[in-house]
Amino acid sequence: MSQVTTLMTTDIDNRFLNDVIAGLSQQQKNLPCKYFYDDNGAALFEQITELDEYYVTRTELSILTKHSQAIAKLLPDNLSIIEPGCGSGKKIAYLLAHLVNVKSFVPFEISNEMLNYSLAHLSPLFPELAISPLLGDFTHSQMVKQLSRETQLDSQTNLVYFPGSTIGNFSPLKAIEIMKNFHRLCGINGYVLIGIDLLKDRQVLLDAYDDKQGVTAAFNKNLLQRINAELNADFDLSQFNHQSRFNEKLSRIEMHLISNCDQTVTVNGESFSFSQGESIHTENSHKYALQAFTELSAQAGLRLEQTWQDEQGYFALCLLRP
Ligand code: AVI
Repeated sequence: MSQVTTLMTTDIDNRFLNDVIAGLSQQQKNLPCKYFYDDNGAALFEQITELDEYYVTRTELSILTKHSQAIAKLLPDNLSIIEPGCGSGKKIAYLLAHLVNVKSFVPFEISNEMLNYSLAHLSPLFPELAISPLLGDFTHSQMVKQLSRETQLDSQTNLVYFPGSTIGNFSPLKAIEIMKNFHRLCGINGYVLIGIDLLKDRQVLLDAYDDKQGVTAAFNKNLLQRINAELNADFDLSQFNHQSRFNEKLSRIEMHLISNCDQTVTVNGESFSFSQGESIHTENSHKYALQAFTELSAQAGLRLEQTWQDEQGYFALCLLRP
């Protein structure tokens, strides 16, 4: 079994409390969406990916099924691959099936459970593959330095694989910062393969983030449960409702938790008051037009070389190069 290297756990622990207190102290209360993914949240997210309304995963997988071979043909042999936020590790399997002599695979994940799941999934499928799993927060600015130290990446030609439209969960400014890190990681002759969710009908988007079964609502509320469990807080989950909104101006779906009543919540001894109808903004999911994403990538020094889309034009896989 591959040895998991843990990056910056103590830092993560302290950051969670600081980020929650800071977010709840803002006029528009907010909580960073990266904290959705404790073990329970990661499992709920896996359920979301199977929902009828959530077209995202299904569509991306259909693109991978159809085009992985063509994508692999554009990539060199002996490649090292890094997958930040690898989740269950299922998506890299499509590419690995067509790549020759992959030097190493570095799955990088914030959820221990998902990291172990991805190892258990990939090891039997690719017994020859050298896997160097990393546990940590890839959005942290120190990521590149730590990652390079802990792994034997090539200095010139790596592939950074970032499917799932996770890039959409960051503000455009943070997305540029993250893609700049990918640029450094992939090396001067390297490749970055990113999945983006394209702009589409507003109702399709709203339904995808507010499914009938209430799995997305449970995923959103799990964040409050996690804060209760880990940060000595007393959120009453029955007093908050899930809501998805489409912010047209900023081209993004937003998830909120709406307070049902006037109430006070305590987190680690600090009190926060909520009025009835007040929201905690928990997630943004940006939806891009291809042109806008091309311009964003250019600001990270990456040029769009090729894209693959589904027939409905819901989703795109974008191959970027320095
Ligand atoms: C992980 N990320 C790309 C998902 C998304 O679609 O923004 C997270 C998610 N939130 C609600 N449903 C799915």
